[in-house]
Amino acid sequence: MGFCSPVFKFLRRGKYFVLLLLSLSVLAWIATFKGEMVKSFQVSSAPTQTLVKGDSLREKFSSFTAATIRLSTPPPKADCPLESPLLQGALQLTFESSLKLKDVESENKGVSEGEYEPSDCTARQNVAILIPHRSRERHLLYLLHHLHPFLQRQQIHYAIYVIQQAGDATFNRAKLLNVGYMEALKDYSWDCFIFHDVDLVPENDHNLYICDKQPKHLVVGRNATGYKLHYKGYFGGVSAMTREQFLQVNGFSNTYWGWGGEDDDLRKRIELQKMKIMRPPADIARYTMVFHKRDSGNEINKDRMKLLGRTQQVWRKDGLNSCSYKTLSLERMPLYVNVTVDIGKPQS
Ligand code: UD2
Ligand code: MN
Repeated sequence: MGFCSPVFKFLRRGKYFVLLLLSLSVLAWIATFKGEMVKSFQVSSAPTQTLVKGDSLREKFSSFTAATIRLSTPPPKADCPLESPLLQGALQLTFESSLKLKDVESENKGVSEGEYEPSDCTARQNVAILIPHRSRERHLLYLLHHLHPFLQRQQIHYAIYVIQQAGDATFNRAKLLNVGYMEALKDYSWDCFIFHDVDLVPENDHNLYICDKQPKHLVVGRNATGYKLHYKGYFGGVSAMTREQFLQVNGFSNTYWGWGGEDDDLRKRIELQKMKIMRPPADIARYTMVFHKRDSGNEINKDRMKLLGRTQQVWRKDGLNSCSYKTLSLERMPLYVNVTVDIGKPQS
């Protein structure tokens, strides 16, 4: 015992010392761990905008992201000029029998699903081009070939809608155009609508496809009629009305089946509203009509004069507000929106 006791005492004190050291390090570890937990919670739950002052790395990171965002958001574009610098005037039109849809698509890479807008300025008008159609594919191809670059040179935001009448009942151009107006407005709040025959190709790009204070008739003359106005009040072929003007006249009548009269009916509606039809100068409002014969299923409408006699009585209840149809398909093709509709058949 005498020999062991000082060693034993030392060992016993040493043991306490080691125990003390151990507990201190456990406490220190717990404190550090808690600190880390709190810190990481603060980082993850803090809103990203709240910067901890002095955290220079984070400040640098956020100014870097702000700069990146600023770079990737384009500056606001100026309005396109009143007169586009891209206009060429009288055009040399071609109608090559070898032309293919693929060629027209690759000529118009800037067009997506029938829609285009200038990249370097904000267009002054948003315009929907409505083309009533059935079995005139070749004419449609020529029109797309000329119209897309023509409209792009005019620096407008536009989309082309082709409204196809399904089935083989008598053709109804006017009702198809009412459908086009309503379907196009589901996509975008277009300012202006161009009602466009499939076979008429504009010859001069100063003939602007935009709307005015009054409804506009864009065809003063065409090749087949010696470029003279058909008759006073003629409103066929290609015309332009704002969304409001067209709504004000309740659109076209739905009751003109077959060839003729529907364009005169629209003119009468316009006149009833005390609006006045405008036309561009004759040397500009020129068109080439691709040659065609009368289509089967679009025979002359023998009732057209009778119908024209009652426009004033019926326009309020025959038009956009009574146009019933069934959309069979809506395909977004590269160069146009293809809307196929069942518009019914004439009541007999
Ligand atoms: C004139 C008018 C047209 C319209 C029509 C009488 C001009 C330049 N045009 O055209 O606007 O008033 O008389 O209804 O004065 N269509 C088809 N498939 C068919 C039938 C017609 O796609 O089977 C479309 C096509 O867009 C065509 C338009 O309807 O351009 C007018 O038919 P049209 O070209 O046979 O009649 P047209 O030239 O006498
Ligand atoms: Mn025609």
